[in-house]
Amino acid sequence: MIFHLSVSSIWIFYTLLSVVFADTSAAKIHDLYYRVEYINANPDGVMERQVISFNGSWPLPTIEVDVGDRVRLHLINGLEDATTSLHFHGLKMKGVNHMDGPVGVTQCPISAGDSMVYDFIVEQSGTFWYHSHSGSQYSDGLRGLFIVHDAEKENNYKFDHELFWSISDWYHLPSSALVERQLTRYNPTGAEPVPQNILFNDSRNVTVNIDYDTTYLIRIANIGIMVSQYFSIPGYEFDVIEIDGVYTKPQTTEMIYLTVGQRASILLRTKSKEDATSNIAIITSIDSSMLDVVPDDLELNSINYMKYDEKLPLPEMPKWVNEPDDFEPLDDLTLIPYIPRPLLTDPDYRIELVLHMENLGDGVNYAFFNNNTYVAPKVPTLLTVLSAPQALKKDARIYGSNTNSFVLNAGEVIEIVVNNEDDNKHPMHMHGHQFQVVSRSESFEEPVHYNPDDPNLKLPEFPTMRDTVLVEGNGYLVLRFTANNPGVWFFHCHLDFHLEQGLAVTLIEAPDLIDITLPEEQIDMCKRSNVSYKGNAAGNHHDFLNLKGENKQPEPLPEGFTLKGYIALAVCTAVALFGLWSIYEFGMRDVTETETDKILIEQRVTQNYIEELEKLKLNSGSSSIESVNELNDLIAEVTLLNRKLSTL
Ligand SMILES: [Cu+2]
Repeated sequence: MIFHLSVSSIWIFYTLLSVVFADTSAAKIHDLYYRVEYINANPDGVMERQVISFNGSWPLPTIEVDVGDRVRLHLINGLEDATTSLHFHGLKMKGVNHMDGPVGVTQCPISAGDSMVYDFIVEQSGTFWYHSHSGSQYSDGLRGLFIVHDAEKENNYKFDHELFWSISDWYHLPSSALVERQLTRYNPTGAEPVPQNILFNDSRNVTVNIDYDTTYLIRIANIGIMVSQYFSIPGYEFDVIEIDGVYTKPQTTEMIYLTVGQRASILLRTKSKEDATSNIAIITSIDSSMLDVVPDDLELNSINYMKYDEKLPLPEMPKWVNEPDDFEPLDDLTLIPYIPRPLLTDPDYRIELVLHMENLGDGVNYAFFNNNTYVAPKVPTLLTVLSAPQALKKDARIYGSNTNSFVLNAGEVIEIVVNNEDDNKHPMHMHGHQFQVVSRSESFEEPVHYNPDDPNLKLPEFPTMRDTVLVEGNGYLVLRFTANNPGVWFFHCHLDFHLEQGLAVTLIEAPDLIDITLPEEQIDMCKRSNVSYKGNAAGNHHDFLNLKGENKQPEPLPEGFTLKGYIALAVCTAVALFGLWSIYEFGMRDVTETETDKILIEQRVTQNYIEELEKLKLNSGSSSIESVNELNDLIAEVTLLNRKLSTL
């Protein structure tokens, strides 16, 4: 706080400008001073809410630099009630792992009034983005585009102008309320909050002016927290030339699919004045299969325009706008890097991850890799690496039993297999690497695991490379990369609710070669946020193998108690829902949009319960009559509740 006051005049000064100092070489230094603070905004035109700004301004700026430039982003936390951090999504942060941003993994939180400088040289080019990596805070608007130019690479393609477009979901509730709603025993099925809208460049009904006969390089990033979107420009084909900072051989298509975290660059050629009979629509559509419930008032399509001329009419909407089931986006696995990289063969180390969702003893629905749900350690993992004795750095035990830590050896080819036993889709994101996508299955009704010995298995000669990729429901995903970037790298589902549910692993890559001296500033930051900056996952720096007191996941539902456990949960839920319903009945008629949404979710929850209870009844052949009666009563009760909810 003192620090902030004494220099506040400087911050105000820098509010107005970001300074670019010319270096002696061609590379530039970008000193950016951003104070995060709340302001109100109404990006969807429906509801004003609190968002997180930079220096009182939102949407956040697109940061544009050249490859080789140095960025020094001075982030000041002006939020009184929240910690923060910043991650540069897709940047490998070679040699500067402590600039990567995820709280609990590579750094301590930046507490209120504190600040941190993200200082790194940009070594990749293409379309990236930055966002808070502190809980699910970026859904409050703390995210923006980060574009890195490389004239040499861009010269491989012909275009006249460049455009930057962000797409995202948008919620009316703040991130804290969303997570609270997600992680509660009253949401035992783990239904994710449904967004109220989707945005285009942090707005709606946007019109972009364009010229005839012009080729645009359009960089598109899905900076949302939950839903994937289909992107198309009806009546126009375009060429995809980049995904996630990897330039590709051009591939012509009419539609692409972007999960949260993914980016693509496309080349779009506009028509000549003679040929253009209307302006152009840009349509982005929610992948509604990711929603537990589709509220009637949720607009699945966001329609924005490119305008040649005011006098031209708006284009006709294609039929599929109202029938979104037959979308056929380009398969990203067909996109080959511009300079193809052969498949990495013969992995030295295979990490097999079985993904599933389940309730623990506290009734909350968690996400697991190999029965372990990620729980942040008491000491950020990188700080454990830096403080551990050399002999123990490669001992996974010191990083804690609930962090899903895997130690990788330098230079090895790593294969990660994700066997998804959940019927949801998950956009998996890896920090520190652009991996090869070796194999990805379609979705299945029942879980199907990857079988490396399947004689029909055909791996690509030159695989797709990117940093975020979807695994289909009940399907599998296989990635490979070379462990050539010593550091602690988070590998997690970018669907933020799932990350909050613990869907993450920690890759501890060549910890013996991580050569970082933590800046004093970062140590002070830890002290000010009361987080230990040395020691094992439990904060013990005397005995690194003693993990007593480490953070652990809640106890499981008692063994063999599943039926009763579910009943108990259902009763709790029913009671809570009755409470909600009676509050409504007795006077709270002032139901807001959010309330409507809430009721729809509760309705879905009760519906799921009925189905779950029916299943239990079917399977309870050996249970006592008492249990069956109990179940019947419950089914009746929840059915009644479900009906009442549908009348609200
Ligand atoms: Cu997920």
